[in-house]
Amino acid sequence: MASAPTRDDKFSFGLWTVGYNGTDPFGGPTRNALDVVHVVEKLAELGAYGLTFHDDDLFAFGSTDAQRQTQIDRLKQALADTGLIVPMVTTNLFSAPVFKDGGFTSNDRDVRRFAMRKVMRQLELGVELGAKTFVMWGGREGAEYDSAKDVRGALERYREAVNFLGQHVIDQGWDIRFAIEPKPNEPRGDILLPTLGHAIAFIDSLEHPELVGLNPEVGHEQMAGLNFAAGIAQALYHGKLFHIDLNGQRGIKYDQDLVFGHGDLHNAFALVDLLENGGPGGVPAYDGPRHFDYKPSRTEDETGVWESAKANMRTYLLLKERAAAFRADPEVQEALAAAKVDEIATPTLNEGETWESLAADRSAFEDFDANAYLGGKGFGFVRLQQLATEHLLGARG
Ligand code: ASC
Ligand code: MN
Ligand code: MN
Ligand code: MN
Repeated sequence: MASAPTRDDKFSFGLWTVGYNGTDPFGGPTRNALDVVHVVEKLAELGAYGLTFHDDDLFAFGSTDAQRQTQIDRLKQALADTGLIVPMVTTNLFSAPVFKDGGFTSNDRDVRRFAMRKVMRQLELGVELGAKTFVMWGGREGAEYDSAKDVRGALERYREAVNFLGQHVIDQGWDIRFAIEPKPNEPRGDILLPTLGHAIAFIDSLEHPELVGLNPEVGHEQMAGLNFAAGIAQALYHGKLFHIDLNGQRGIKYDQDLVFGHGDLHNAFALVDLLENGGPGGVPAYDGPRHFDYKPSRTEDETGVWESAKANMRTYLLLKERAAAFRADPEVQEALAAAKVDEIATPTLNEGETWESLAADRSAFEDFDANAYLGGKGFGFVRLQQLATEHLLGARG
Protein backbone atom coordinates (compact mmCIF):
# COMPACT_ATOMS: atom_id res chain seq x y z
CA MET A 1 0.00 0.00 0.00
CA ALA A 2 1.20 3.48 -0.85
CA SER A 3 3.05 5.32 1.89
CA ALA A 4 2.10 8.76 3.22
CA PRO A 5 2.92 11.74 0.99
CA THR A 6 6.22 13.53 1.55
CA ARG A 7 7.59 16.79 0.19
CA ASP A 8 9.61 14.84 -2.38
CA ASP A 9 6.30 13.95 -4.04
CA LYS A 10 5.90 17.67 -4.88
CA PHE A 11 2.18 17.85 -4.14
CA SER A 12 0.75 21.37 -4.22
CA PHE A 13 -2.73 22.84 -3.78
CA GLY A 14 -4.39 26.08 -4.78
CA LEU A 15 -5.55 28.28 -1.90
CA TRP A 16 -8.86 28.46 -3.78
CA THR A 17 -9.21 24.64 -3.80
CA VAL A 18 -9.32 23.65 -0.13
CA GLY A 19 -10.55 27.21 0.45
CA TYR A 20 -13.62 26.73 -1.78
CA ASN A 21 -16.65 27.62 0.34
CA GLY A 22 -19.23 25.80 -1.74
CA THR A 23 -20.65 28.70 -3.72
CA ASP A 24 -22.08 27.66 -7.09
CA PRO A 25 -24.44 29.34 -9.57
CA PHE A 26 -27.45 27.99 -7.65
CA GLY A 27 -26.49 28.57 -4.04
CA GLY A 28 -24.28 30.41 -1.64
CA PRO A 29 -21.55 29.11 0.63
CA THR A 30 -21.98 25.92 2.66
CA ARG A 31 -18.71 26.34 4.54
CA ASN A 32 -16.94 29.17 6.32
CA ALA A 33 -13.89 30.76 4.74
CA LEU A 34 -10.50 29.27 5.68
CA ASP A 35 -7.65 31.52 6.72
CA VAL A 36 -4.46 31.26 4.66
CA VAL A 37 -2.28 30.56 7.70
CA HIS A 38 -4.50 27.65 8.72
CA VAL A 39 -4.43 26.32 5.14
CA VAL A 40 -0.63 26.45 4.99
CA GLU A 41 -0.34 24.66 8.35
CA LYS A 42 -2.81 21.94 7.37
CA LEU A 43 -1.24 21.34 3.96
CA ALA A 44 2.22 21.09 5.53
CA GLU A 45 0.89 18.62 8.09
CA LEU A 46 -0.70 16.47 5.36
CA GLY A 47 2.56 16.18 3.39
CA ALA A 48 2.11 18.72 0.62
CA TYR A 49 5.11 20.86 -0.38
CA GLY A 50 3.46 23.83 -2.04
CA LEU A 51 0.67 26.38 -1.99
CA THR A 52 -0.44 28.32 -5.06
CA PHE A 53 -2.87 31.24 -5.23
CA HIS A 54 -4.59 33.89 -7.29
CA ASP A 55 -3.99 37.43 -6.04
CA ASP A 56 -7.66 37.72 -5.01
CA ASP A 57 -7.48 34.48 -2.97
CA LEU A 58 -4.95 36.05 -0.61
CA PHE A 59 -6.20 39.65 -0.52
CA ALA A 60 -9.72 40.48 -1.67
CA PHE A 61 -10.16 42.43 -4.91
CA GLY A 62 -10.04 46.12 -4.09
CA SER A 63 -7.86 45.70 -0.96
CA THR A 64 -5.78 48.72 0.03
CA ASP A 65 -2.00 48.43 -0.27
CA ALA A 66 -1.81 48.03 3.51
CA GLN A 67 -4.40 45.24 3.59
CA ARG A 68 -2.62 43.50 0.74
CA GLN A 69 0.74 43.74 2.50
CA THR A 70 -0.69 42.40 5.75
CA GLN A 71 -1.88 39.28 4.00
CA ILE A 72 1.42 38.84 2.14
CA ASP A 73 3.30 39.13 5.43
CA ARG A 74 1.02 36.59 7.10
CA LEU A 75 1.57 34.16 4.23
CA LYS A 76 5.34 34.67 4.32
CA GLN A 77 5.43 33.98 8.04
CA ALA A 78 3.37 30.79 7.60
CA LEU A 79 5.71 29.63 4.82
CA ALA A 80 8.74 30.33 7.00
CA ASP A 81 7.16 28.45 9.92
CA THR A 82 6.24 25.35 7.90
CA GLY A 83 8.78 25.19 5.06
CA LEU A 84 6.00 25.14 2.46
CA ILE A 85 6.90 26.86 -0.81
CA VAL A 86 4.95 28.73 -3.51
CA PRO A 87 5.85 26.99 -6.79
CA MET A 88 3.24 28.83 -8.88
CA VAL A 89 1.02 31.91 -8.74
CA THR A 90 -1.75 33.15 -10.99
CA THR A 91 -4.02 36.19 -11.37
CA ASN A 92 -7.76 36.36 -11.04
CA LEU A 93 -8.99 38.01 -14.26
CA PHE A 94 -12.43 36.43 -14.01
CA SER A 95 -14.32 37.22 -10.78
CA ALA A 96 -14.58 41.00 -10.54
CA PRO A 97 -17.33 42.73 -12.56
CA VAL A 98 -14.70 44.67 -14.50
CA PHE A 99 -13.72 41.36 -16.19
CA LYS A 100 -17.24 40.46 -17.34
CA ASP A 101 -16.00 40.45 -20.95
CA GLY A 102 -12.52 39.19 -20.12
CA GLY A 103 -9.17 40.67 -19.12
CA PHE A 104 -6.57 40.59 -21.90
CA THR A 105 -9.30 40.32 -24.55
CA SER A 106 -12.13 42.47 -23.25
CA ASN A 107 -13.60 44.60 -26.00
CA ASP A 108 -13.00 47.52 -23.60
CA ARG A 109 -9.39 48.71 -23.98
CA ASP A 110 -9.28 50.31 -20.50
CA VAL A 111 -10.11 46.92 -18.99
CA ARG A 112 -7.26 45.32 -20.96
CA ARG A 113 -4.75 47.86 -19.61
CA PHE A 114 -6.07 47.31 -16.06
CA ALA A 115 -5.73 43.52 -16.53
CA MET A 116 -2.09 43.88 -17.61
CA ARG A 117 -1.30 45.98 -14.54
CA LYS A 118 -3.04 43.46 -12.26
CA VAL A 119 -0.98 40.64 -13.77
CA MET A 120 2.28 42.64 -13.50
CA ARG A 121 1.63 43.15 -9.81
CA GLN A 122 0.99 39.47 -9.14
CA LEU A 123 3.94 38.46 -11.32
CA GLU A 124 6.25 40.57 -9.19
CA LEU A 125 4.81 39.07 -6.00
CA GLY A 126 5.21 35.56 -7.44
CA VAL A 127 8.88 36.21 -8.22
CA GLU A 128 9.39 37.61 -4.72
CA LEU A 129 7.93 34.40 -3.26
CA GLY A 130 10.13 32.21 -5.48
CA ALA A 131 7.41 30.95 -7.86
CA LYS A 132 8.81 29.43 -11.06
CA THR A 133 5.54 29.28 -12.97
CA PHE A 134 2.88 31.89 -13.67
CA VAL A 135 -0.39 30.33 -14.80
CA MET A 136 -2.76 32.07 -17.18
CA TRP A 137 -6.25 30.65 -17.12
CA GLY A 138 -8.33 32.90 -19.34
CA GLY A 139 -11.70 31.90 -17.97
CA ARG A 140 -13.49 35.04 -19.14
CA GLU A 141 -11.51 35.40 -22.37
CA GLY A 142 -14.29 34.36 -24.72
CA ALA A 143 -17.84 35.02 -25.76
CA GLU A 144 -21.38 33.72 -25.93
CA TYR A 145 -22.27 35.41 -29.21
CA ASP A 146 -20.35 35.17 -32.47
CA SER A 147 -21.35 38.69 -33.45
CA ALA A 148 -19.97 40.16 -30.22
CA LYS A 149 -16.33 39.09 -30.48
CA ASP A 150 -13.81 39.50 -33.26
CA VAL A 151 -11.90 36.30 -32.48
CA ARG A 152 -8.88 37.21 -34.63
CA GLY A 153 -8.71 40.59 -32.96
CA ALA A 154 -9.04 39.01 -29.53
CA LEU A 155 -6.25 36.52 -30.28
CA GLU A 156 -4.06 39.41 -31.38
CA ARG A 157 -4.72 41.23 -28.08
CA TYR A 158 -4.04 37.96 -26.15
CA ARG A 159 -0.77 37.67 -28.04
CA GLU A 160 0.08 41.30 -27.35
CA ALA A 161 -0.45 40.73 -23.61
CA VAL A 162 1.63 37.55 -23.40
CA ASN A 163 4.42 39.06 -25.53
CA PHE A 164 4.43 42.15 -23.32
CA LEU A 165 4.59 40.15 -20.10
CA GLY A 166 7.32 37.91 -21.52
CA GLN A 167 9.41 40.95 -22.39
CA HIS A 168 8.79 42.30 -18.87
CA VAL A 169 10.20 39.07 -17.37
CA ILE A 170 13.22 39.23 -19.69
CA ASP A 171 13.89 42.88 -18.91
CA GLN A 172 13.70 42.21 -15.17
CA GLY A 173 15.87 39.09 -15.47
CA TRP A 174 13.25 37.09 -13.58
CA ASP A 175 13.37 33.29 -13.40
CA ILE A 176 9.73 32.52 -14.08
CA ARG A 177 7.85 31.04 -17.04
CA PHE A 178 4.23 31.28 -18.14
CA ALA A 179 1.84 28.36 -18.44
CA ILE A 180 -1.41 28.77 -20.37
CA GLU A 181 -4.34 26.72 -19.12
CA PRO A 182 -6.91 25.80 -21.78
CA LYS A 183 -10.59 25.24 -21.07
CA PRO A 184 -13.33 24.86 -23.68
CA ASN A 185 -16.18 26.69 -21.92
CA GLU A 186 -17.46 27.84 -18.50
CA PRO A 187 -17.79 30.53 -17.40
CA ARG A 188 -17.95 31.80 -21.03
CA GLY A 189 -20.01 29.97 -23.62
CA ASP A 190 -16.82 29.57 -25.64
CA ILE A 191 -13.36 30.32 -24.28
CA LEU A 192 -10.39 31.32 -26.44
CA LEU A 193 -7.59 28.71 -26.56
CA PRO A 194 -10.12 25.97 -25.70
CA THR A 195 -7.80 22.94 -25.85
CA LEU A 196 -4.12 22.05 -25.55
CA GLY A 197 -3.79 21.98 -29.31
CA HIS A 198 -5.19 25.49 -29.75
CA ALA A 199 -2.81 26.76 -27.06
CA ILE A 200 0.25 25.07 -28.58
CA ALA A 201 -0.44 26.73 -31.93
CA PHE A 202 -0.88 30.09 -30.17
CA ILE A 203 2.38 29.68 -28.21
CA ASP A 204 4.22 29.00 -31.47
CA SER A 205 3.09 32.45 -32.68
CA LEU A 206 4.64 34.33 -29.74
CA GLU A 207 7.81 36.44 -29.72
CA HIS A 208 9.36 34.32 -26.96
CA PRO A 209 7.71 30.91 -27.21
CA GLU A 210 10.40 29.41 -24.96
CA LEU A 211 8.96 31.40 -22.03
CA VAL A 212 5.47 30.02 -22.47
CA GLY A 213 4.15 26.50 -21.97
CA LEU A 214 1.01 24.78 -20.76
CA ASN A 215 -0.83 24.11 -17.53
CA PRO A 216 -3.25 21.39 -18.64
CA GLU A 217 -6.13 20.52 -16.31
CA VAL A 218 -7.54 16.97 -16.38
CA GLY A 219 -11.19 18.02 -16.34
CA HIS A 220 -10.82 20.80 -18.87
CA GLU A 221 -9.66 18.50 -21.66
CA GLN A 222 -12.26 15.92 -20.65
CA MET A 223 -15.00 18.59 -20.86
CA ALA A 224 -14.06 18.72 -24.55
CA GLY A 225 -14.34 14.93 -24.78
CA LEU A 226 -10.58 14.60 -25.17
CA ASN A 227 -8.15 12.04 -23.76
CA PHE A 228 -6.14 13.85 -21.10
CA ALA A 229 -3.21 11.41 -20.96
CA ALA A 230 -2.85 11.66 -24.75
CA GLY A 231 -2.94 15.46 -24.52
CA ILE A 232 -0.20 15.39 -21.88
CA ALA A 233 1.87 13.14 -24.12
CA GLN A 234 1.62 15.73 -26.89
CA ALA A 235 2.46 18.57 -24.48
CA LEU A 236 5.57 16.63 -23.41
CA TYR A 237 6.42 15.93 -27.05
CA HIS A 238 6.51 19.68 -27.72
CA GLY A 239 8.42 20.40 -24.48
CA LYS A 240 5.47 22.39 -23.17
CA LEU A 241 4.40 20.62 -19.98
CA PHE A 242 5.40 23.44 -17.60
CA HIS A 243 2.83 22.66 -14.88
CA ILE A 244 -0.24 20.42 -14.42
CA ASP A 245 -3.66 20.69 -12.74
CA LEU A 246 -4.84 17.31 -11.47
CA ASN A 247 -8.49 16.62 -10.70
CA GLY A 248 -11.43 14.44 -11.74
CA GLN A 249 -14.24 14.92 -14.25
CA ARG A 250 -17.04 12.58 -15.31
CA GLY A 251 -17.71 13.24 -18.96
CA ILE A 252 -18.79 16.24 -20.94
CA LYS A 253 -20.63 18.43 -18.47
CA TYR A 254 -19.95 21.40 -16.17
CA ASP A 255 -16.44 21.66 -14.71
CA GLN A 256 -16.67 19.27 -11.76
CA ASP A 257 -13.18 19.69 -10.25
CA LEU A 258 -13.55 16.37 -8.42
CA VAL A 259 -10.74 14.71 -6.48
CA PHE A 260 -8.02 13.29 -8.73
CA GLY A 261 -9.11 9.78 -9.78
CA HIS A 262 -12.79 10.37 -8.95
CA GLY A 263 -13.50 10.68 -12.66
CA ASP A 264 -11.97 8.61 -15.45
CA LEU A 265 -9.80 6.29 -13.35
CA HIS A 266 -8.36 4.41 -16.33
CA ASN A 267 -7.17 7.68 -17.83
CA ALA A 268 -5.77 8.76 -14.44
CA PHE A 269 -3.79 5.49 -14.32
CA ALA A 270 -2.43 6.11 -17.84
CA LEU A 271 -1.55 9.68 -16.85
CA VAL A 272 0.38 8.74 -13.70
CA ASP A 273 2.13 5.96 -15.62
CA LEU A 274 3.15 8.53 -18.25
CA LEU A 275 4.29 11.17 -15.75
CA GLU A 276 6.18 8.70 -13.56
CA ASN A 277 7.49 6.15 -16.07
CA GLY A 278 7.24 7.87 -19.42
CA GLY A 279 10.70 9.39 -19.62
CA PRO A 280 13.61 7.77 -21.48
CA GLY A 281 14.40 4.41 -19.87
CA GLY A 282 11.35 4.57 -17.62
CA VAL A 283 12.30 7.62 -15.52
CA PRO A 284 9.70 10.33 -14.79
CA ALA A 285 8.69 12.31 -17.86
CA TYR A 286 7.81 15.36 -15.72
CA ASP A 287 9.48 16.60 -12.55
CA GLY A 288 7.40 19.69 -11.74
CA PRO A 289 4.70 20.13 -9.11
CA ARG A 290 1.82 17.65 -8.92
CA HIS A 291 -0.74 20.39 -8.43
CA PHE A 292 -4.31 19.64 -7.41
CA ASP A 293 -6.93 22.05 -8.75
CA TYR A 294 -10.10 20.53 -7.36
CA LYS A 295 -13.05 21.70 -5.34
CA PRO A 296 -14.13 19.83 -2.19
CA SER A 297 -17.83 19.19 -2.88
CA ARG A 298 -20.19 21.63 -1.18
CA THR A 299 -21.78 18.69 0.66
CA GLU A 300 -18.64 18.40 2.82
CA ASP A 301 -17.69 20.07 6.08
CA GLU A 302 -14.15 21.15 6.97
CA THR A 303 -13.19 17.64 8.02
CA GLY A 304 -14.31 16.53 4.58
CA VAL A 305 -12.18 19.24 3.00
CA TRP A 306 -9.00 17.81 4.51
CA GLU A 307 -10.11 14.25 3.80
CA SER A 308 -10.52 15.22 0.14
CA ALA A 309 -7.11 16.91 0.09
CA LYS A 310 -5.57 13.68 1.43
CA ALA A 311 -7.58 11.65 -1.09
CA ASN A 312 -5.95 13.49 -4.02
CA MET A 313 -2.44 12.67 -2.82
CA ARG A 314 -3.23 9.13 -1.74
CA THR A 315 -4.88 8.28 -5.06
CA TYR A 316 -1.89 9.69 -6.95
CA LEU A 317 0.53 7.59 -4.89
CA LEU A 318 -1.62 4.46 -5.22
CA LEU A 319 -1.71 4.90 -8.99
CA LYS A 320 2.05 5.45 -9.02
CA GLU A 321 2.51 2.19 -7.14
CA ARG A 322 0.09 0.34 -9.46
CA ALA A 323 1.82 1.77 -12.55
CA ALA A 324 5.21 0.57 -11.28
CA ALA A 325 3.79 -2.93 -10.74
CA PHE A 326 2.29 -2.84 -14.25
CA ARG A 327 5.66 -1.95 -15.80
CA ALA A 328 7.48 -4.66 -13.76
CA ASP A 329 5.09 -7.50 -14.63
CA PRO A 330 6.74 -9.96 -17.10
CA GLU A 331 3.37 -10.75 -18.65
CA VAL A 332 2.82 -7.05 -19.32
CA GLN A 333 6.27 -6.79 -20.89
CA GLU A 334 5.45 -9.74 -23.10
CA ALA A 335 2.06 -8.24 -24.04
CA LEU A 336 3.70 -4.88 -24.81
CA ALA A 337 6.19 -6.63 -27.10
CA ALA A 338 3.42 -8.63 -28.80
CA ALA A 339 1.50 -5.40 -29.35
CA LYS A 340 4.65 -3.85 -30.92
CA VAL A 341 4.32 -0.84 -28.67
CA ASP A 342 8.07 -0.22 -28.88
CA GLU A 343 8.16 -0.54 -32.66
CA ILE A 344 6.64 2.95 -32.98
CA ALA A 345 10.10 4.23 -31.95
CA THR A 346 11.64 2.83 -35.14
CA PRO A 347 11.66 5.34 -38.02
CA THR A 348 9.52 4.29 -40.95
CA LEU A 349 12.24 5.11 -43.46
CA ASN A 350 15.69 3.51 -43.50
CA GLU A 351 18.60 5.77 -42.69
CA GLY A 352 19.36 7.96 -45.69
CA GLU A 353 16.39 6.56 -47.60
CA THR A 354 15.23 8.63 -50.57
CA TRP A 355 11.93 8.57 -52.38
CA GLU A 356 13.73 6.66 -55.17
CA SER A 357 15.00 3.90 -52.85
CA LEU A 358 11.57 3.50 -51.24
CA ALA A 359 9.98 3.37 -54.69
CA ALA A 360 12.49 0.67 -55.66
CA ASP A 361 11.90 -1.41 -52.50
CA ARG A 362 9.69 -4.23 -53.75
CA SER A 363 9.34 -5.64 -50.23
CA ALA A 364 7.50 -2.47 -49.22
CA PHE A 365 4.79 -2.85 -51.83
CA GLU A 366 4.89 -5.32 -54.72
CA ASP A 367 5.99 -8.26 -52.55
CA PHE A 368 4.24 -7.09 -49.39
CA ASP A 369 1.23 -9.25 -48.58
CA ALA A 370 -1.30 -6.67 -47.37
CA ASN A 371 -4.08 -9.22 -47.76
CA ALA A 372 -2.50 -11.43 -45.08
CA TYR A 373 -3.73 -8.89 -42.51
CA LEU A 374 -7.29 -10.14 -43.08
CA GLY A 375 -7.53 -13.00 -40.60
CA GLY A 376 -3.86 -12.50 -39.69
CA LYS A 377 -2.38 -11.97 -36.27
CA GLY A 378 -3.98 -9.29 -34.11
CA PHE A 379 -2.15 -6.79 -31.90
CA GLY A 380 -3.55 -7.96 -28.57
CA PHE A 381 -4.32 -4.43 -27.39
CA VAL A 382 -7.37 -5.62 -25.46
CA ARG A 383 -5.30 -8.15 -23.50
CA LEU A 384 -2.85 -5.38 -22.68
CA GLN A 385 -5.64 -3.09 -21.48
CA GLN A 386 -7.07 -5.89 -19.33
CA LEU A 387 -3.65 -6.37 -17.74
CA ALA A 388 -3.58 -2.62 -17.05
CA THR A 389 -7.09 -2.85 -15.58
CA GLU A 390 -6.11 -5.76 -13.31
CA HIS A 391 -3.07 -3.85 -12.05
CA LEU A 392 -5.25 -0.79 -11.52
CA LEU A 393 -7.62 -2.95 -9.46
CA GLY A 394 -4.73 -4.35 -7.44
CA ALA A 395 -5.59 -7.84 -8.72
CA ARG A 396 -2.03 -8.63 -9.85
CA GLY A 397 1.36 -8.34 -8.14
C1 ASC B 1 -7.32 28.84 -12.20
C2 ASC B 1 -7.30 27.54 -12.67
C3 ASC B 1 -8.53 27.16 -12.85
C4 ASC B 1 -9.42 28.21 -12.41
C5 ASC B 1 -10.39 27.74 -11.37
C6 ASC B 1 -10.97 28.90 -10.62
O1 ASC B 1 -6.36 29.55 -12.01
O2 ASC B 1 -6.27 26.78 -12.89
O3 ASC B 1 -8.92 26.03 -13.36
O4 ASC B 1 -8.58 29.24 -11.96
O5 ASC B 1 -9.79 26.85 -10.49
O6 ASC B 1 -12.14 28.49 -10.02
MN1 MN C 1 12.52 40.28 -26.88
MN1 MN D 1 -11.61 22.99 -13.53
MN1 MN E 1 -7.03 24.78 -13.21
